[in-house]
Amino acid sequence: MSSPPERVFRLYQWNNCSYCYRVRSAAERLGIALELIDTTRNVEAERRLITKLGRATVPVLSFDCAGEEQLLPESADIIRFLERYVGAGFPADPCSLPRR
Ligand SMILES: N[C@@H](CCC(=O)N[C@@H](CS)C(=O)NCC(=O)O)C(=O)O
Repeated sequence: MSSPPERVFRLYQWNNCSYCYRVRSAAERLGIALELIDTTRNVEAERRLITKLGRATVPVLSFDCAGEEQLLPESADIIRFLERYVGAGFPADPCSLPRR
């Protein structure tokens, strides 16, 4: 059985954010480790979201595809994506999975 590689995913989030909590809980249930990036304490990360997505709304899932950071906003889409990732057997490269 496959097991999840460490730190494939990062999550832009705040601690006191219910949508972020939903994503963190789903990741825990699915056995996926997330590197948490608190955008209230990381101005550079918040600016990156605004530049790439036009808003600083969290949660946003982040992972690399061919060296480029991919950003997936919307808690429901993130949870579905993580479920697909587990269903696909924790692929080392999650880039081919549908985002939505
Ligand atoms: N539909 C979004 C809602 C996310 C949301 O409203 N996030 C709040 C924090 S819990 C936020 O970032 N608000 C500040 C903003 O939108 O700039 C989702 O499900 O992820």
